[in-house]
Amino acid sequence: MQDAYTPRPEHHFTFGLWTVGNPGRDPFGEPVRAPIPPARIVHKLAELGAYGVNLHDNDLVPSDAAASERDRIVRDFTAALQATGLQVPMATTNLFSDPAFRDGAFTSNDARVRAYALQKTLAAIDLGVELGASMYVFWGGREGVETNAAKDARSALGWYRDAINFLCDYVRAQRYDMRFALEAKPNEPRGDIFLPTTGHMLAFIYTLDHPEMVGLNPEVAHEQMAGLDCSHAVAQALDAGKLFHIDLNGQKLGRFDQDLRFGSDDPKGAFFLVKLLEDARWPGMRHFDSHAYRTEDEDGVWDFASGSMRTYLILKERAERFNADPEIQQLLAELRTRGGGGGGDKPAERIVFSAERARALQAETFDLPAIRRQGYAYERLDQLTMELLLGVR
Ligand code: GCO
Ligand code: MN
Ligand code: MN
Repeated sequence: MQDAYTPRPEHHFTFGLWTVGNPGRDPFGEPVRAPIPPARIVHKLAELGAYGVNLHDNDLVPSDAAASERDRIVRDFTAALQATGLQVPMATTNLFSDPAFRDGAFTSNDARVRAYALQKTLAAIDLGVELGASMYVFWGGREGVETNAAKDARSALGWYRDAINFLCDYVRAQRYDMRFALEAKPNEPRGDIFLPTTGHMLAFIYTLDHPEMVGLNPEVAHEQMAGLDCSHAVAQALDAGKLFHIDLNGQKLGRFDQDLRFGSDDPKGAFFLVKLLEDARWPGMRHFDSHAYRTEDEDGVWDFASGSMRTYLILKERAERFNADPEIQQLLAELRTRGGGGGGDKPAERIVFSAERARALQAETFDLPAIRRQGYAYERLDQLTMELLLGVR
């Protein structure tokens, strides 16, 4: 079916080999789906209108592969990319599956593990570059603790910083065209993960040797697991010029890490996130870090993939409607000019310090009774938004 919501490569939708390839294993049950070979994933995603596919090193190359085996796998995968035009915009390292990383990778208490994690990441960066990736994601799934008796959080942050600094220097020494995006998550699989939210990560970036190379990869579910509004984290990342990548999915509050199809839970939250990205004309990749329900067979996986992109495009169209809706825009214009606009539809001037401005402010009288009485009409505004989202407007 072709309609206004049919995805095309210029929409910049991407999936991970590990997302559509997720076999449906969970802590209580075995895989329910057979592995899908990477070349098949590439062909299917291209057919569905995606722009690219992302990967962890071991999604493509098993960690015990010999050099010749690695080269053959990469050659076959590259051939599939060339045949379809699908890109690999982002790569990352699996620093969580191997039992060696049970106490973390860059923050393990064992110095050998910290060094091995760097060695593994260097090889994975090389692989990413070979496949054309210019974005490298760091999700520290095992960088944390179950007990604070085990580890001093300040030492751990120091090791984390040393690792990212080392890898930035490597990328510079190799003259790679590559930037890093840090992805926060509050917990799971560790009891508590270091740098648990996008805001924590942002502050950490400015303590690095090359902060200009490092940005953020916020994930909807991870902010929600922390009880936060993801679109606010993304807005702050945009404001700082640090939104390098994004992981779109869905999550119910208070549950395990569900990785639901984008927009399938909290469609209103998804709407405001899409609106934020589209209003900002953000040029990055819309990556879906989620997977099909465990109930599904492979057909269900492709339903999941096309549904993710379709929902994004529907919400994008709803955002355009919101921006063009006369009643909604009238209410917003009233807010922008409330309390003395700059004239016409122009917002009030910013309050910027000068000695004169401070004196004028000190002398100003405010009609506080009127200010205290006024309402903001947000009930009306939100109901109009709901009606637009529910399709009756
Ligand atoms: C998770 C994470 C991962 C990362 C991936 C890329 O909760 O498991 O979101 O899917 O995004 O490892 O770094
Ligand atoms: Mn996740
Ligand atoms: Mn993620």
